[in-house]
Amino acid sequence: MNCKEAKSLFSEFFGQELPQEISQSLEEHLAGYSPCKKEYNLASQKLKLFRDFCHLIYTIIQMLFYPRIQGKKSHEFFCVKEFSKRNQERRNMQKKLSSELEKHGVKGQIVSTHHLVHLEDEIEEKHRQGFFHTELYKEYLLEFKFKSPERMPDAQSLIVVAYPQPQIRIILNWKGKSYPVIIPPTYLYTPDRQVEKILSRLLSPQGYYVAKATLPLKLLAVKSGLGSYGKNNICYVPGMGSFHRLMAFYSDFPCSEDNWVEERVMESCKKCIACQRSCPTGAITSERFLLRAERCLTFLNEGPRDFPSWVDPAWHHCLVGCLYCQKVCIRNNGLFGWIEEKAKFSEQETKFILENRPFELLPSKTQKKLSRLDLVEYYKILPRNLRVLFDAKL
Ligand code: B12
Ligand code: SF4
Ligand code: SF4
Repeated sequence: MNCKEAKSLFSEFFGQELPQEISQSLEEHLAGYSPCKKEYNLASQKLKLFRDFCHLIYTIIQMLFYPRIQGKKSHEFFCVKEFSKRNQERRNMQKKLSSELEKHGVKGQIVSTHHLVHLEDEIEEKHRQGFFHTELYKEYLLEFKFKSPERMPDAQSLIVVAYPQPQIRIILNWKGKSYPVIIPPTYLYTPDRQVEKILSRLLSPQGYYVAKATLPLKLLAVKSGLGSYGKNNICYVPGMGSFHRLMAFYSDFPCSEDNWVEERVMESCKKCIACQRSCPTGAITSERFLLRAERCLTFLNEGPRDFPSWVDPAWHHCLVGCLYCQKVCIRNNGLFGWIEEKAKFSEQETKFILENRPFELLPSKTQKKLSRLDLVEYYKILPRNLRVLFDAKL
């Protein structure tokens, strides 16, 4: 590079960065004796002045508009901070909710209402594939409501709860004999109201509400991680075995830590078929995981129809429902002896029940006993179920 070329570079690239190879040869040219060095220094000074000027203008602009820029920035900052603060509050609230439930001996899990569609798809897919008996589908599964309730259209979360429940024993007196009769866990509905109260007490001061949900509860409990399926198709929760009532609630309380897992079966079921062997009706089969629910004794003795001829009357052992597949399960060890005695029915009261006297015409103390046992819904089927039990014990 000669002086002429160097000079033209000064003006051509004034204020700009020189390409690497040019800047290198310029440096080499100026490093030796160069008469254009003076001009280069002048040009550099001009550049410095120009840069200082630009910086000054920039500073003035900043000083004029800074409050607005700062305002915007601080607003964004405030929003992010507020958002994370609220999220933390919700997470704390979620934890508080679980620990409060645990204080009452109850376990719960929260998931987002986004999963309603997953629950619905799962049930509908099985229905399309013909897995459900028509009557069972109509009588039980069409009841599910996969939508937030009208009074809470903006529901954000589903709270699924397992409430431990014992077997209930009632005593019926008939023809000079006393008959102890078992009602399996889950037929008492009162815990649903208790849990609703616990949740409301916690959430309403924060401006949130709860409303009961009618959903496939085992599927929801297992998908939320609250429990696992047993081969008998019942849901097991650690520490409670299968002796718990499931329930679910909608809430407008936002779910900050969503949990949605693959359905799982308990490890213990891998090498066990005790429930399958104990089921008298063949409802639990090796051909498929899903229960042949239309064969289940519970379906038959909860329903209004006469028992089919293939059902051995000696199989019945509960006022309603069935306990065989839970009784033999190792995961219920230590829980099966948990039985609470709740009511005694005199010879007269038993007679009224057996002749199916209309509920309204029963003595009020009998009405109260049946209501406390949540048996009003089943009142019509009690004579049929009691007769098979009495006959078996005669
Ligand atoms: C309909 C119904 C019945 C029907 C049908 C039962 C059934 N298995 O579906 C009948 C009348 C027979 C019945 C019987 C009983 N019931 Co019931 N019943 C219900 C009800 C109303 C709905 C259940 C349901 O969603 N069924 C639909 C089927 C499709 O759901 P699912 O069983 O979860 O099936 C899923 C899995 O099988 C899975 N799946 C399919 N293939 C595979 C494969 C693998 C590997 C895996 C992991 C999963 C998987 O996909 C299916 C969903 O698509 C619920 C209350 C409610 N609102 O949920 C009570 C409920 C399930 N019943 C209950 C109980 C206790 C009983 C009985 C023990 C009766 C009793 N109390 O004595 C028996 C048990 C029968 C049994 N072994 O399952 C409790 C269960 C509590 C618990 N701890 O799990 C519930 C939740 C009532 C309550 N509020 O607590 N019941
Ligand atoms: S009896 Fe055995 S196979 Fe059946 S649910 Fe219990 S552990 Fe599983
Ligand atoms: S509840 Fe009774 S009939 Fe139904 S699957 Fe269990 S053992 Fe079988």
